[in-house]
Amino acid sequence: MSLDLNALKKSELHIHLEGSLEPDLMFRLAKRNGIALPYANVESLRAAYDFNNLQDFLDLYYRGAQVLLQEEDFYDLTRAYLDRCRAQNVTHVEPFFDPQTHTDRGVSMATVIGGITRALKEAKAEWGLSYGLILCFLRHLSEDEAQHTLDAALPFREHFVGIGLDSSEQGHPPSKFKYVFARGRDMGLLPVAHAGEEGPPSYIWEALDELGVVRVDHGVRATEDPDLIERLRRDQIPLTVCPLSNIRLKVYESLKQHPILDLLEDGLKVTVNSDDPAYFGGYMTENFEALRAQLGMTDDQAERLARNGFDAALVPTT
Ligand code: ES4
Ligand code: ZN
Repeated sequence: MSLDLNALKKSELHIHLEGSLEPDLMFRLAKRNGIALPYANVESLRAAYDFNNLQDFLDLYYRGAQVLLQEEDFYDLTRAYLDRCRAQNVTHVEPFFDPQTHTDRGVSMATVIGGITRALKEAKAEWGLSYGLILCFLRHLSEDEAQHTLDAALPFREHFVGIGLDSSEQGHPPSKFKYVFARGRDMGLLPVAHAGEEGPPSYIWEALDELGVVRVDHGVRATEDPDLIERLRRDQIPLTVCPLSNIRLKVYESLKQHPILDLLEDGLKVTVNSDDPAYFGGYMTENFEALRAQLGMTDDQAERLARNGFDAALVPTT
């Protein structure tokens, strides 16, 4: 008998809450809020989930997020994701949220953070989930806008533990956000950043050396730079790798080409994550199962990957 990957205790460190918005909830919230969606039904929406790259996906992801308006919507979104975590024995989560996607539409920071944290606190009380929330800046917008977002989040400082950087990577290097990350770090926020998903290895170096990140999101293009691999191994900088995401966004043609197990065997602190599970075809268990089916991941490798998810956490885990 092989290891039960659903029962395996897991920790998820790379999940965008807006990317956990399942089509049926998107339709329910659209109706509740009187918003028209450009799709007739769940099936035609799902049919649009055919991406050639990160930007293709982001265009749909930002459109989908427009159904989120009320505190209750953010609560329902987060609650639905955490219900999946419970069903898959994911006992620790460090989710991202993108405040600018909402505040730029007139939704208040209090509404966004209030709904998300209500669901997180409830899961902690109900079944012992441990968590740390991460506020992400949108890198296609300016550093000034990121600074204003950090200002707007200050009244809610106790509700998040980290700052991150996401959205369109190419042409928006980490160094663009040097000052806002320095300010966040001074406030005790732990810095992470997406780097080396579509962008070059130099973006991973910048995330480490200019933003001071304690963990790299994706980071898979580090394989192109042996000196960078050595740095990541020496400092045991965790990489939050997202296998199904990388296939859906065509970072790799097939999972058979994915370097995750090579990186693990090379001694890097790699973890498995779902990224945007509603859009990419699976949550944590499905990502682990795909690695077994397509790459021949052994039970021992699965256990090491799962343990890395706890070792690489920003905050204490249960
Ligand atoms: C994202 Cl896969 C990915 N990459 C960058 N930014 C994102 N936001 C949501 N998913
Ligand atoms: Zn991501």
